[in-house]
This record gives sequence, C-alpha cells and structure tokens, in this order.
Amino acid sequence: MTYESTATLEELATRIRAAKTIVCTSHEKPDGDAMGSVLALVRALSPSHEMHAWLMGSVPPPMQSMQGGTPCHNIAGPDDIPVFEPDLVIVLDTGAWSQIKPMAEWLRDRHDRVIGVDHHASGDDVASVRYVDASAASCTMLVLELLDALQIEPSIEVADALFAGLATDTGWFRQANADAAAFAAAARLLAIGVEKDRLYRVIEETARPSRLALHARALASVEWIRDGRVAIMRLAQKDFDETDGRRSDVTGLVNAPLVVDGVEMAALLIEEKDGGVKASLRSKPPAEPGGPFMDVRAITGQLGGGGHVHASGAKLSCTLAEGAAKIDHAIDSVEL
Ligand SMILES: [Mn+2]
Repeated sequence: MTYESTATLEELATRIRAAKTIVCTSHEKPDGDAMGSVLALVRALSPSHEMHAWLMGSVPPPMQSMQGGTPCHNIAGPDDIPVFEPDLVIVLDTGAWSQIKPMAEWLRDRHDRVIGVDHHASGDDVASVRYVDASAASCTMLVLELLDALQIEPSIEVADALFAGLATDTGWFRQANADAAAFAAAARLLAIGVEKDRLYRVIEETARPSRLALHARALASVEWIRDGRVAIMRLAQKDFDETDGRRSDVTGLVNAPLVVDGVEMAALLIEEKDGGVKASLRSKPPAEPGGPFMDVRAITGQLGGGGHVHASGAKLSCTLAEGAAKIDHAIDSVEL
C-alpha cells in the first residue's frame, strides 16, 4: 500500500473539534519525538477536551522527565488498556502495526475513530484517516501545523514538548533533516520561551556511569573496514552484565565513529538477551549537496530491516561476528 495522507490537517482539526474525549498515543518505547508529540497535543487540547496520554512499552528515563505534570498511562500489554471509550484516538509519529503491538487489537476494533499524524515514509492502515509528511523533520513539526489549523497558539508547556521532539529527531539540529523549516519552527518555539539548555540537560545529560563504561568497550571494539570508510562496533551481552549497563545506556553511541575523517558509515551490533543481534547503522550526509553517500536503509533493507537513508536498523539471527560479516557483505550493493 502507499503510505500517504488521506486527509488534510484541516480535516483532522474538524475531527478533533467534534470530539470531547481523546486518547493520544504513539509507538512503543517512545522517543523524544513520540513523547513530545503526545505531550504537546494533550497539553494543547486539555483546556477544551478531556485528554488522555497513553504510552506503550517502557518509557526511557529522559522521556519520563519530559512528562512533568502531565499524567501519562503506561500500557505494556492489552491488559493495561483502561476500560474507556474515547470519541477519538490520535496515533502520532507512527502508522505501523509492528510498532504499536500492545494496543493493535484495541485500535483495530475502533478503526473509524482512529486518526494519524506521521512523518515516516512507510506504514499501515492503522488510522482511518491520516496526515503524512515524510519531509517533516519531526512529528512535532506536524503537530505544530495541526495546532495552527486548530488556531491554538502553543503555550510554553506545549512549545517545550514540540521543541523536544524536533531537537531529538534532528540530533539537536545537526542531522541532514534539520532543514529551513525545522529551524524556522525552532525559532518560533524559542520565541515562545523554550529553554533549550534546560531541555538538553533534562533529555541528554541524565546518564549513569554505566554509559561511559559501555562506550569505552564499544569504542575499543571498533573494526575498520573498507579502507577506513566503515566502522563496526560490537557489544556482547556480557558487556552489559559486567558494567551493570542497560540498553538505554547506548543510545546515540552508534554515531561516535563518525567524528573520524574519512568515515562514511558506522554500525553498532548488540547481542540480544534472547540471542540474535540488533544492528544500528548511521551514515554521514553527502559532503556536497547531491554528492555520494552511503544509503544505510538500502543496506539494512537487504538484511530484513529498514529506516532512513542516514539512520537505519535490522534484527539479525546470528552471532556478533556473523552480523559484522553480513553488513560488510551487504555494503557491496551500495558501495559509494
Ligand atoms: Mn519521529
């Protein structure tokens, strides 16, 4: 199926105006953009609607600290879904059944009442009507547009959440998707009073010492291939055990080798508890506009994964060493 808009933001705004009770949700293990989108919409609509934020899966600590005084209900599995029939359900920052498993059946049963807002290039018919713009740097960019359609000016609390989503999905405005529209939205939100330094501290500087211990091990594991243009790092389960490390301790670590001159792509392979390997890939944008770059979505695509051209991932059924070999092999087809 083609994953495109089936409605305008004006039409979604009309659906929202017509509802009294609304549930906002997003993908499992919400990241900054998922969390920011849900919090922004719940906060912005609370004066006029009965709003409910439902978050699926475990919520990483930095995302919990974004919550502030906005109540959020956690849904680990179908049993956690409250007995409640909202007028409308808004699914944000995803449209893929694979990312909303704990609520999939519940959402299917209420399909007519589900609307979606997303900036991903692929997805399913989770929502009966959806607004999709894959050119948007973050879903919160689209939530801001939706609020404009609703003629709601963001409060500082709403602006905080919108900015957090935009900042985290663009690597704090360093990645290729941080375009003119992203900076324009950031400027507008800063003018409302967003304290970006405080947000950075709350979201990015909350690690435990285990994070550094795991980083040290991952950096020590770097294997340079393809004449130093590709760096592959590995972390085994024992690395996590011996450092008291958690999966959340390695967020963003995959980018570390990209600081080296001449490196075009970095990969981080993590041995899963239940066997198998989770591979995360990142690549640099072209040195000049329109120049060559490594399309990591094409690489993980060959391994059953997906993502974006500069950030992608895949789950592999193999050992760490085999995983590194598979990635090396998959690069052949996208060689610069
Ligand atoms: Mn996003």
